[in-house]
Amino acid sequence: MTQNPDGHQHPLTQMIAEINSIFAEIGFMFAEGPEAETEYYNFDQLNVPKDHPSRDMQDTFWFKSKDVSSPTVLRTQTSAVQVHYMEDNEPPIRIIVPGKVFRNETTDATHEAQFYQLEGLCVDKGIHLGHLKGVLEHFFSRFFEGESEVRFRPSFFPFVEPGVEVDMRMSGEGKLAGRWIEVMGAGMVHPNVLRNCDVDPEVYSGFAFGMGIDRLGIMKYGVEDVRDYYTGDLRFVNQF
Ligand code: 2U9
Repeated sequence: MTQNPDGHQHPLTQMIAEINSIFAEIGFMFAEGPEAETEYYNFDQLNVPKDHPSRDMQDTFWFKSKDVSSPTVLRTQTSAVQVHYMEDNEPPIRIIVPGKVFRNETTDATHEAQFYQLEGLCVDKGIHLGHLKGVLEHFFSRFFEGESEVRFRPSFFPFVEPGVEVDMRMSGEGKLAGRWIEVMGAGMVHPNVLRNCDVDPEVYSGFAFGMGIDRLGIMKYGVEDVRDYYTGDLRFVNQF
C-alpha cells in the first residue's frame, strides 16, 4: 500500500468534493448549514406532521432545553438548509447540500447514528420529474464512470408530492452493471413547503432528492461497514 507522507483527504471528504464538482458542471451551487437546528426548521417547515414517528426521541436526538418555545435537535436530514435558502433567495434555485446528519438508532454495518447525506433542490418555473431524472442520470454516470439509467417507484415523504424511490442501473462491465439498485428518495417539493418559504406554488415548482453519501461509498469503493468511516483507523482511511 502506498501512503502519502503529507496525509490525504478522508474518503467522505473526497466523495463530497467530487459530488460538488459534478453538480457544479450543471449549474448547482453548494450550500451548508448548522448541525443543530430548531424543531421548526427540521420538521414543521417541511410539512412533517406533529405526530410523525420521525420526531420521536427514539429516532431524533433532542437537546435538553428550558426554552420549550424553540426545541433544538441534531438535524435528521439537511433539508433545513434548503428551507433557509428558499427564505433568503428568489428562484431560480439550484443547490446541493452535503452534510452530516444524526439518527437516534442502533448501529450495524449499513446504519450509523451519524452519517453524511447529499440533498439537492431545484426550483424554477416549469420544473417537473423529467428534470429530476435527467439530473440524476448525469450525476450517476459521472460518479460511477459509465452510462446510467434511473427509474422511479411511487413512495411517500411528507415534504414532497409526488414522492418517489429512485433506482439506478449502470450499463457496461463494472461491478454495479446490470442490476437495479435502490439509491435515494426524491420527489416534487410539496406545495405546503414552497408556501412555508414564501415561494408561490402557482408560479414555481421544484424537485428535491436525498441520499446517503456513506452508502454511495459502499457502492463506489466496496466499503463493507459504514461505521469504519468514523473510527479514525488508518488501515481503513489509507486505502483511499
Ligand atoms: C425541501 C423540500 C424537500 C428531500 C428528500 C428524501 C426524499 C429522502 C432519504 C434518503 C436516504 C434520507 O439519507 S436518507 O436516509 N431522503 O428519501 N429527501 S425527498 O426533500 C426535500 C428537502 C428540502 C425544502
